[in-house]
Amino acid sequence: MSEPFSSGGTADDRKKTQQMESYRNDGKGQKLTTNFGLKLSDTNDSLKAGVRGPTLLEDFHFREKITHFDHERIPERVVHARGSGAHGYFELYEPMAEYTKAKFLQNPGTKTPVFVRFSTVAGSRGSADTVRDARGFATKFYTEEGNFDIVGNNIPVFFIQDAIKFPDLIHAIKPEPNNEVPQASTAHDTFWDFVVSTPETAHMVMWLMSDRAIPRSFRMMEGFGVNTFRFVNAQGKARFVKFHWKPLLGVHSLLWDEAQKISGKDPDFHRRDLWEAIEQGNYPEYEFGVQMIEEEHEFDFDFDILDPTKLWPEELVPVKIIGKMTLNRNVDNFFAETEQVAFCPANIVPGIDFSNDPLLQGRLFSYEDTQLTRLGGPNFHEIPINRPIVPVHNNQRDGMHRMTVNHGPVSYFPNTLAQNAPTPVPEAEGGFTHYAEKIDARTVRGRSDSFRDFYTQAALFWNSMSEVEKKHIVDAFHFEVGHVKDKSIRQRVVKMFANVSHELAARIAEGIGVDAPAFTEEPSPAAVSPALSQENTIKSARTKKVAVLIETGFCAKSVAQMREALSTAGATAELVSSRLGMIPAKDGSEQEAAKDFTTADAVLYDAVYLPGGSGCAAALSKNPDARNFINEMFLHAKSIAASDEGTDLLTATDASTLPPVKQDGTCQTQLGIVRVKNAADLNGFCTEFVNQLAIGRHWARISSPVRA
Ligand code: HDE
Repeated sequence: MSEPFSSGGTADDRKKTQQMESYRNDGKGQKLTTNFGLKLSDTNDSLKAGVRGPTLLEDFHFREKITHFDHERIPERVVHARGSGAHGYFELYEPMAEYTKAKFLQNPGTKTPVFVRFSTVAGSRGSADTVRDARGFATKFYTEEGNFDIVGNNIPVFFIQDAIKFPDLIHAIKPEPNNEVPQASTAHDTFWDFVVSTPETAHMVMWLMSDRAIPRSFRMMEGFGVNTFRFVNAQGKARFVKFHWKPLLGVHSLLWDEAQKISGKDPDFHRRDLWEAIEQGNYPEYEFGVQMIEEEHEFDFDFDILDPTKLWPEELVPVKIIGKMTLNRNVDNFFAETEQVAFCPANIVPGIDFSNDPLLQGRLFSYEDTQLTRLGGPNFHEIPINRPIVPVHNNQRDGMHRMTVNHGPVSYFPNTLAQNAPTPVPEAEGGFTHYAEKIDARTVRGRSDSFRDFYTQAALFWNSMSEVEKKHIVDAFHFEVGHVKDKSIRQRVVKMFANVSHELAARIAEGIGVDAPAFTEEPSPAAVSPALSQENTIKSARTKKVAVLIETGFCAKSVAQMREALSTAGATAELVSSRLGMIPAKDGSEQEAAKDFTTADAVLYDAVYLPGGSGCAAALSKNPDARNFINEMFLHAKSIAASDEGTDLLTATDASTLPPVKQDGTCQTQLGIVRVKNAADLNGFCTEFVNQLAIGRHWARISSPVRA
């Protein structure tokens, strides 16, 4: 269970929770009233002139109920409309005073309450979770100095360099305006038309075509502030900084085949995963890292550090890990919290400042502007989820939905009637002052030449991928660009990406019915950044979900032992059968199947276990749903365990295409398939399965070409 509303954590990280307590409304055990507190005797029938007569206008309860309902919807976010939120806290590991005076980054152990919202970008509120898209990763820190927001993505670079192009980009990505097709997808003409006409998109498009754009879970993706910010210390010295979130579970992805199937089987896959993990106490954790560059080194790189289409390779500028965020409480009300939360990159605290990154500069304006419409006026900072945990005093007044009841006649500054209160705070006492950057420039509508290299880092990304990751990128291009009707756009995609890699462009061309690129030398030196490949990520069995297929006559002892081993490793097991309810085991005991083959599907699990029991194995092998379940696990390169008669079941599936293994009572592992027959005990077998589960995918199992 997630933490109860007013307990858990420390006084520091509970502050936001306690503040919100006063707004909570729990109807349990309460009487029904109107919005104005009048107790009601009936809400089933409207007031009529005779039971078969017309409804009367004087029925204020009817009018109130219907009117409120009629106005329940607010505009969805113009981008990032579909999201899921959670509460938690951030804890600092080490003092950062040398770099920033931000109070929440001074004392190790300081806990700051946070609210995080994950999102997709292009789809509308009701779209599926597992579409190919960047994911938003927005964090609101409720600090003692006011709210600080990192409004980031799970991809470290952006499509465009200047915010003025954002409306064009989004119009091109969103469904086409004549027929509102396609939903939540970049696989259409207008998006690729924009891409081939805008070469600065090359780097982010590489990420978008990669596995990063189909995460396994919000808990298993990185977050990046993307834009370059500044840290400023108490002496006024500034450094450039980029923000990072690194998940403790590592960075993992779905396969495209899985992602598409999950969109149908469980469109809420990521939302459900986040919610359930928190309810189960598997709190998502991310370490917070910063990359810093001294001002005097601003021009030391072969890219411009203010260009948001460039990352700072971690091998050149290491990520310094300075703290950890833990998400430990689900929202009480989706609308009140996740929907009404308003993030803004302009929300900073003393010790943090902006850079001249032209994308960031535009973002500073856009968020509050859009929220004025979305949240209905200038007082959305008073909505509980948006309120800082520190007092708010200024002379802003009135407006739609004002909650604060300001006292007294004075609402201007300077004043003598209230002794100039609310009083500005000097910098030395914590008042914010902007970093005094020296700028000597002419007004110009233009772009720096240092922003003109669009391909070197796109090539760095491509070169850093494993063969499997490269295959997935090529497949994604085939799927996405294959949906483009205009052949000239498809041809231009090949031409454009030949600037990234001739090999990539040639492979793209093969699948989309256009000419191969003219041969050129590989465009850039084959630099590599190992940090970019997911092959090098943390691998763990923790929180992975294993399906255990059972039918009447299954071996209860081995199922119990496997469940125990998985639970010790932090993984979970779910029993799946041909029907819901109690399933009798070989020894006469019973276990409850939580899912059947209608409500479960292989794509919703990380691995499968096939226990012994001859009746069980025979029934499963005759069941096409069960065979399909195992085949999907095989196809998607996931771990499979089988013990005793469960191993016979494999012969009825695609796993039978593998060379035979010895069956001498020892545990045999073959490309992620762990089998044992007639062993004295299953300890070694269970341990080996947990190891294979931690590895995740067993790519070598999938013969070329990788279908998934
Ligand atoms: Fe956003 N973005 N964006 N964005 N963005 C919005 O603000 C915008 C950009 C990001 O969970 C909007 O309240 C401009 C980069 C996230 O509520 C809007 C530009 C990054 C979220 C807006 C960018 C982001 C938004 C829509 C310059 C990664 C969801 C609703 C080109 C660093 C926050 C809203 C949430 C939301 C504008 C680019 C991340 C329209 C002008 C780069 C995670 O104001």
